[in-house]
Amino acid sequence: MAHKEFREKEQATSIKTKKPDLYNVFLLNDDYTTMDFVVDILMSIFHKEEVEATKIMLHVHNYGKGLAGTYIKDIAESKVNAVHVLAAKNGFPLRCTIEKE
Ligand code: TYC
Repeated sequence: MAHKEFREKEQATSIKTKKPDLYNVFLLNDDYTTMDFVVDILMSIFHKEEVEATKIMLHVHNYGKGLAGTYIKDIAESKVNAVHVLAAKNGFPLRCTIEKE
């Protein structure tokens, strides 16, 4: 196999096997969203058990932000959107952000 072909094949393989970039979704603290609502969000959108959801919520409450989950970009963005839509529907200012890992 010619060197050029070899490089092209190698590159095609590395593109196919490359792990996708991951994005952390953080919940942010505020003074108005209820603790129960944040726990519900963590259980329904981020699939956390109640004990873990409560731990994350208290971490956000005490430290200002906390990790809700880590996903590929599309999923992370749709989680953020789901949080903002559900919060707005319930009259809460809850926000979350995405950070590339
Ligand atoms: N600080 C809120 C309160 O005292 C609770 C809260 C926790 C709000 C986590 C947002 O992401 C949050 N009711």
